[in-house]
Amino acid sequence: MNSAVDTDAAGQARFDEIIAADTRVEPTDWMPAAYRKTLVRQISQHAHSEIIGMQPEGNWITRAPSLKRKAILMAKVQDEAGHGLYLYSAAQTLGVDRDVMFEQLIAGTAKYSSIFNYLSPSWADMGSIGWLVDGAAICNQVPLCRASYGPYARAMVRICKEESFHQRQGFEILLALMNGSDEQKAMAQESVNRWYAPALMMFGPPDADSPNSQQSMAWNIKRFSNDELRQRFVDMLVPQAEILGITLPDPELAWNEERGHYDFGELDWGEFHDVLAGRGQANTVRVNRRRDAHEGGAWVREAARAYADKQAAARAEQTQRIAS
Ligand code: BYC
Repeated sequence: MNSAVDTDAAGQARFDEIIAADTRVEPTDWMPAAYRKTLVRQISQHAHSEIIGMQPEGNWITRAPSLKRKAILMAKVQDEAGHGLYLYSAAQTLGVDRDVMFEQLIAGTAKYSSIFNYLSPSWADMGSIGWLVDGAAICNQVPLCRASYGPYARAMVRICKEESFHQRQGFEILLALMNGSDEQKAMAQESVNRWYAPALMMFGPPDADSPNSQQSMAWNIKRFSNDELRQRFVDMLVPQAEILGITLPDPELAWNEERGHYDFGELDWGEFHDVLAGRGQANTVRVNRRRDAHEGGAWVREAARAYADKQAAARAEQTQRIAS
């Protein structure tokens, strides 16, 4: 009898029980290799998105229109860095090295959310990113708080609390502009015109073209399909746009009484695939900036390593003194 086969069979049975009971898989539990691989893929892409996602808003920290706006924006961008760190830690519990993930990101071989390859040329984009991008992120991420992998689900709880503040601050930026001059209103509308469709694409390709959804849903990683979440997001946005007095740039947007949802127009999936293939407005800029930051931070990592070595040597010396 092969004991490795026995262990795998017992592990699989236990894993199946956890999934059927809808409880959590923990790092020390046996898990199928494909489940681990899917989690590493999704969690690392998610972490990269948070880190690259700092750039479109980081672009405006020095130009925010007031001290208050600058302080809020700085705090928000710092939150995104924190989210990236929780997520890299969650991915590490699956056995993948953080340095490996960083290398893949700066080599341009890792995926991160398509949305961060769009430029942010106007202050109103800080409003649109908060309202639409963080809004889409919340819609997508609240169900991930119940993802079957414990460390990922727990990281999402805190992340979602912060994202909810981020969305409100974006909404408030747009509200202030919409209560301002004609020029400010036009700036807000122009920005929403650019971000609306890319934000809807954040949920991923249509269900029929989503190769990973079915298995991820069977494993309780994803709880809803890409199209279900996109619909939920549109339904949430319409009343909020009415409060803002902003027009969502889709002539086909209309309430469907029978479905109890808003109908909306087909998205340009050709554009989505172009962005994923590296042909977005800012793919090169984003990866280059991340690489520069990583290389520029080499001295910090070196200093931290030297300090840790010094501390370890001091501790070893002390232990030896006590022992002798
Ligand atoms: N962009 O089979 P599918 C934030 C890829 S950051 C790029 O449906 P899945 C924030 C997908 O990876 C929040 N790629 O995949 C930060 C797959 O490729 P691979 C970011 C995309 O995984 C700073 C292929 O297309 N949120 O909030 O079942 C400032 C087929 O797709 C995208 C997350 O990362 C995309 N939009 O579902 C402000 C959420 N969509 O890997 C805000 C966590 C799809 O097979 N992730 N692809 O080569 C998820 O929930 C899921 O991974 C997705 C995709 C719904 C995104």
